[in-house]
Amino acid sequence: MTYQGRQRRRLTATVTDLDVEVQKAFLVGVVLGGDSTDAAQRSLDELALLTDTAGSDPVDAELLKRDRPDPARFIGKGQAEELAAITKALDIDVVVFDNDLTPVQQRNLAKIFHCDVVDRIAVILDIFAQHATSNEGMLQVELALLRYHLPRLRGKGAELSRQGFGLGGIGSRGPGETRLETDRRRIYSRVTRLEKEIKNLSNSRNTQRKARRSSHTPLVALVGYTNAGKSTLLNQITDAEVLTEDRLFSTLGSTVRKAHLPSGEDILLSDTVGFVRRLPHMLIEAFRSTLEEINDATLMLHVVDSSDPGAESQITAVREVLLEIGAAQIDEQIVFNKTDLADPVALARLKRVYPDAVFLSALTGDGIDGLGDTITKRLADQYQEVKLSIPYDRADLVAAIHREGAVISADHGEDGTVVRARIHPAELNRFSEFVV
Ligand SMILES: Nc1nc2c(ncn2[C@@H]2O[C@H](COP(=O)(O)OP(=O)(O)OP(=O)(O)O)[C@@H](O)[C@H]2O)c(=O)[nH]1
Ligand SMILES: [Mg+2]
Repeated sequence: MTYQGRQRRRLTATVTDLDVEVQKAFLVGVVLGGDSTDAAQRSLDELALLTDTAGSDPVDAELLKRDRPDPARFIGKGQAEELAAITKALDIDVVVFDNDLTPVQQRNLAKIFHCDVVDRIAVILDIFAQHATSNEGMLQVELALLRYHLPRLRGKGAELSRQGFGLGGIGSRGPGETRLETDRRRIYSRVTRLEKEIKNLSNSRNTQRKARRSSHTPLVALVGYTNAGKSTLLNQITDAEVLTEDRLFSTLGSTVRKAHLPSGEDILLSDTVGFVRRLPHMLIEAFRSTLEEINDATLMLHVVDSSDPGAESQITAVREVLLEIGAAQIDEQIVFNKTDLADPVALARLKRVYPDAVFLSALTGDGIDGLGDTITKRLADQYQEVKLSIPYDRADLVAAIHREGAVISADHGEDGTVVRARIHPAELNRFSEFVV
């Protein structure tokens, strides 16, 4: 099978500034034991997109089968030799495995193929490295890259250079040649420094988060697979001008904007990093502070590309990441986007399977009003209106309800302050004895 790359560009700026040929990549997926071949094929197709987004040309791909990974090469000796013949014939620069490789497997395979060998994680890290623009994003990516490369460094600068580090291409971008050639100790101290800097940035963001919480405006978070149309939807609903692009991982930071619902209510709408199948753990760790903002949300709008045949497996992948960042318990509203592109039969099926989902096109605006009404309803479901009579010696509780709920009225009664407020059921416990 041959993949047509959507975008071609030069990978490295050379001293002579001549055009450099685009790195030719050969993709390998391995179906293990009883794993599904379909899922592996879809994942391999997506790897082609990822490789293309990273700037290399995925010229061909092969799906192999094995009972279990070989510790030394991941694949069998015969399989490796067959592939070596193909990669030689096609003049391949890099072999990209969809499965995660250990540093040893990576090195051994590179020797057999006589070219670079990387895995899916390296490709995703590479995309993040190219796309990060904010200060925090760049620090987070550098941290993830160092953590990825550390076990792959054997303290041999020469070997690294020969493998192509610093020459451009997947698996080579990032912290830079000189830094990679320094000893592990320096890298470790860099990792510690980065962790500290990221923590400082996340502290200052926490201050903003607190301010946001006390504003009582409900936070609605856009979450979903990369390229599902989250930023387009944010732009459509608010006046934000977030970059939207037909490629993976356009958004690597987070944006929060105020939006006005048709019901008259204001909400805060946030847009953040998109997810992908098997998002590398070290990236989730590095981006944890950015992703954790999702945890503040009262409601998540889980945006799904309805025109993608793998839409449902994207939903599963997104939910896995949500679980990992501790956001799985937040109320989730599925929003099927790109209905203008989707096949009517597939759309009808999704409507049957997900009767509560909202269907819309963020691009044409079709169905957007319905989304506003659904948000209003979902938020109202979550808040309960209560009337409390709080004794005058419990001023702390009056302060607390102002902080945690939306106070509708507060009057001085005979026995205490009578407060009518809308409050999240989870917060209700501490006030329960004063409910009237
Ligand atoms: N046809 C169609 N295209 C859409 C729709 N919504 C978004 N797109 C396109 O899909 C591509 C991705 O949209 P984005 O809004 O950047 O997607 P995202 O979810 O923010 O993606 P990342 O930030 O990369 O995770 C862009 O080319 C959009 O123009 C839609 O409803 N219909
Ligand atoms: Mg985006």
